[in-house]
Amino acid sequence: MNHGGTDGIARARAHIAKAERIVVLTGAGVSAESGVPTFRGPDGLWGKFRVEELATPEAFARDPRLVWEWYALRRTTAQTCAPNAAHHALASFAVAERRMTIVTQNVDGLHARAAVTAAGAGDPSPALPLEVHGSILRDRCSACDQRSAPVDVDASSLATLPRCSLCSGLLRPDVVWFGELLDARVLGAADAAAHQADVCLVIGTSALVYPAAAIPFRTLERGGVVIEVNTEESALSPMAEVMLRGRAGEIVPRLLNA
Ligand code: BV8
Ligand code: ZN
Repeated sequence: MNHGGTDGIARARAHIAKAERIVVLTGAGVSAESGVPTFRGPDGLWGKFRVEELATPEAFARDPRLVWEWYALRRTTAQTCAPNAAHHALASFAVAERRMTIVTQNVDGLHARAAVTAAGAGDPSPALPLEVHGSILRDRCSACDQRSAPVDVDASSLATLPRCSLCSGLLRPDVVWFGELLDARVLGAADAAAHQADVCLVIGTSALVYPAAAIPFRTLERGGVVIEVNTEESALSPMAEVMLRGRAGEIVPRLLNA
């Protein structure tokens, strides 16, 4: 069951060493040390804002200016923060070992940036994450679905909100809001990776939001094990073969470095 400390690290490393396939599921906790606020922590985003007010299509329909004000702030944060040691350790392992699939609930783009760094002049794709909740670094037209590169959003008034170059519809951040379906291909790929994995490494998630939180159960169903890295217990901790209590930036490099 749950093990912390060096014994836990040793046990977790042994599982990782013999795993043919590893799937990783990360949440906001993997980006906390980069300075990206989590949702539920003491300084969590949802503490200040009620998620129902902001991360839903109804909120956007009701007050697109307020929703964009929140996302513009979070976009700037994501763009100005840097991947931390956990992102880099995951990306280096994925590029070097080619037996890891990284799935993230985060929309901050930090895993993708670490993948490019890890690959250097090589191919970053083994470390590019499946972003099951989309990306704050991409815009999408709320009318015609065209995707585009992120614009600097002036959320000072309805009139200054960004509009689609094709149909003039309001742009929105290309993220999945509550009550919205996840992209079936991305979720399908994540589920398939988890179903083929011997180890599901779950890092920095409260594991409360579905269907993403169901991904580790795909690995358990096929007899694989869950290894968790979190500063606190989560909804998934009871299912963890090894539960490593601590910060991702400190623990993940010790887990994965050769
Ligand atoms: C869906 C993108 C089908 C946007 C996100 C009522 C109405 C409608 C839906 C529902 C409903 N009731 C339930 C649902 C389903 C709902 C859901 O699961 N709700 C939960 C709250 C119960 N799910 C959905 O709506 C999904 N769609 O079901 O569609 C449908 C269709 C119509 C009607 C019904 C159903 C869509 C969910 C996707 C929502 N979008 N993000 C954005 O980011 O703005 S979710 C968002 O929240 C994140 O992406 C992430 O998934 C989640 C936050 O969770 P975490 O990442 O885990 O972050 P959190 O802060 O919670 O935890 C951080 C963890 O890190 C903690 O454990 C902490 O201890 C740890 N930590 C902190 N620091 C560190 C650390 N660990 C290590 N090191 C550190 N340094
Ligand atoms: Zn459009």
